[in-house]
Amino acid sequence: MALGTIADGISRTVDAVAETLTAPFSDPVIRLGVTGLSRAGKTVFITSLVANLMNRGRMPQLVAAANGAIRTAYLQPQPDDTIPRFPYEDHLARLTAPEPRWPDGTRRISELRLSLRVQPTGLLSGLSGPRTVHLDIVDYPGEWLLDLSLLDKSFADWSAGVLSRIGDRPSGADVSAALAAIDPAANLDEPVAQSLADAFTAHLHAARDAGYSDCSPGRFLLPGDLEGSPVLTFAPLPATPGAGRRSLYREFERRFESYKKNVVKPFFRDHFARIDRQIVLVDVLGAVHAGPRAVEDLRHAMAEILSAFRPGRNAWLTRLLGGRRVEKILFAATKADHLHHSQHPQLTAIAEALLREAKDRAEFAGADTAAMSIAALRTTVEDRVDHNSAPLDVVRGRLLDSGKVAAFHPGALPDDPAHLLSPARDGAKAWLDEDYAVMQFAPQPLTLKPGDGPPHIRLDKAAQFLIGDRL
Ligand SMILES: Nc1nc2c(ncn2[C@@H]2O[C@H](COP(=O)(O)OP(=O)(O)OP(=O)(O)O)[C@@H](O)[C@H]2O)c(=O)[nH]1
Ligand SMILES: [Mg+2]
Repeated sequence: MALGTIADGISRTVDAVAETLTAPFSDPVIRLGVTGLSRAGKTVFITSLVANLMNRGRMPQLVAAANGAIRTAYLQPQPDDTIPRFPYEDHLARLTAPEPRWPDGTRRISELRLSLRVQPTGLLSGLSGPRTVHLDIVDYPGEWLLDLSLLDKSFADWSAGVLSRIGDRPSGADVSAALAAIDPAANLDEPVAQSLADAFTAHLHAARDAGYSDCSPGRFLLPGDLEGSPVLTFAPLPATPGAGRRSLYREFERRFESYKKNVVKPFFRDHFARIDRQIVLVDVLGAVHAGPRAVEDLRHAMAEILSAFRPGRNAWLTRLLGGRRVEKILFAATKADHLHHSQHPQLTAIAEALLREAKDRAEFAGADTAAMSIAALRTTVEDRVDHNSAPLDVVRGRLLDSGKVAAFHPGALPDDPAHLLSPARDGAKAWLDEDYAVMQFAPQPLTLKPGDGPPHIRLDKAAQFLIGDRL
């Protein structure tokens, strides 16, 4: 057993002991994991959830909000001193400004603790006083999530996978050309290593911009403090049997392992290992709009990520999680305000089918799961218009680029998700029957009544599923 593995095991045990010792004397904590690729809607979700838990007027489906059990909700200092605080007030101020704006893409990790003062209702209400439940939430750049799928891959496996896909992706040819010009068995030459890493990084950026989901390693896209360090200076290489100790191949293999050990593992150990409840946000509509290849890519990426949570699949993570498991997982198709509610069941069905593989694996681990279509921040109103002398259900909102108000119908989603997922799996280049459009809506300028949070779709239902039983 490697030393690092032993050390991981030890710190886990110490953690577990500390938790058992302090648990009876401290307030209960729910750690909510908000999981989603870049642009899935994590930051907007967290901001709106917290705002709607603090002002609960729009949360009728959260039982403890509707029956008054939640007396107050307030922000508290978070438990981890070394992690930046989630800038909740800044995000909310931007979303609710007279000229509302969406948050920027998240570039670093942050954390927030919301405390709920809860008075039990019903028969026992007179017997016990109010208690406090803490909700801890972490926000992070979606790009980093993909790294979870690297943990159980060797450098050779990872390289083979990437190189098999790279051919028909944006700037993939540049990486192939750079690889053709070098000999992986030759001794390491740092400028060569750097130029390969640069070509590969440029390709990852181009692929992400073209709508591909599986653009890992995530820190190549968002390096932060690690920019220029050896741990980010590698690239996939073709199999090179017998490469010597000082070869480029061996050095890249070492850096890949170092990336897993020093970058990926600490992130997941510190932020995923202790999660009780998880919401997986997926921008299904965005992928459908981008076409069959983006849908297939999203399906593949989500299955890879979530399968890491399957017991036994990854020894390191299994050990890290110990006996602990995520109790509830909600799969949510985000941005449902782009669709009239008559199409929400179809959207949910597509999300469920898309995530079936991932979900089966999570269920395998004993978690309670559900799927829903939600909008953390509703930007549209529903309307019905005449279209070719037939009524058409549309949504109406303010467009992000022009600021004009427009009615929008993105195309009819099929009742049977297979009509989208099968062509995607079969490698179709475009949808046959329907063109799916997507519009970018700006947040609506709001005039909130006292006691109301920002408008949403099913955020209360999502909250009930995720934390309702603990309130
Ligand atoms: N209409 C609508 N758009 C949304 C909603 N939530 C998110 N969006 C859109 O999706 C974009 C991304 O949302 P974020 O919350 O920043 O996504 P994220 O998952 O935090 O992304 P990263 O920080 O890059 O990982 C926003 O800029 C909006 O354009 C929603 O509820 N309704
Ligand atoms: Mg974000």
